[in-house]
Amino acid sequence: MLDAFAKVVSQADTKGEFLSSAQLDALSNVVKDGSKRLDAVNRMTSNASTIVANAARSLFEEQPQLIQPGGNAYTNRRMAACLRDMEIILRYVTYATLAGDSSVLDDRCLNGLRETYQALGVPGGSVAAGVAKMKDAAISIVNDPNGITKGDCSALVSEIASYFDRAAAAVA
Ligand code: PEB
Repeated sequence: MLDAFAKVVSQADTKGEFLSSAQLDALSNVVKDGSKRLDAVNRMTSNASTIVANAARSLFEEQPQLIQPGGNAYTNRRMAACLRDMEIILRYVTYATLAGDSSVLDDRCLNGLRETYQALGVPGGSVAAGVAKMKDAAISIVNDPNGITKGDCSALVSEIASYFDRAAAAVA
């Protein structure tokens, strides 16, 4: 598991080189925008259950077969597993956002997930659709201008979007 700093150290060390000025500039921006990153993580974390519940509602509205008899979220046991999975994926996205690096998400959550869903008969495309809905909800919460110092969060938001996209692509 790496963060933005450890990643650059590891890349440089593999080549036996000092850190490049481009690498240092990029890390400088990570430091400069550190409060934005922490605010974004805090907002996603404290709204996690809303993000999950709304994304799941909207997914089941669009794909009602999932909650009909025989569907992959039919019965409370499967519904609970589904909500839990969405929460796990969101949690790892918040970790990756904090770390500024996707490796924690890749290694601890997404690795083997597609195969797990195939083995369970859970439709990966539907999980990906649920993740895309969490992405939209999380981004609108992160971008909410109320009650926060205003600034340009576009780079951070596209980074966060990339973690959700990565999760969706890993199971679709
Ligand atoms: C991944 N999900 C399920 C299982 C596992 C995961 C390992 C099997 C064990 C169990 O049931 O608990 N676990 C999960 C995860 C990590 C992990 C992400 C990462 C670290 O350790 N059903 C739907 C939707 C979708 C869904 C499309 C969006 O209709 C999910 C939610 N996951 C779902 C369901 C099951 C499951 C298990 C329904 C139960 C499947 C079954 O037992 O029939």
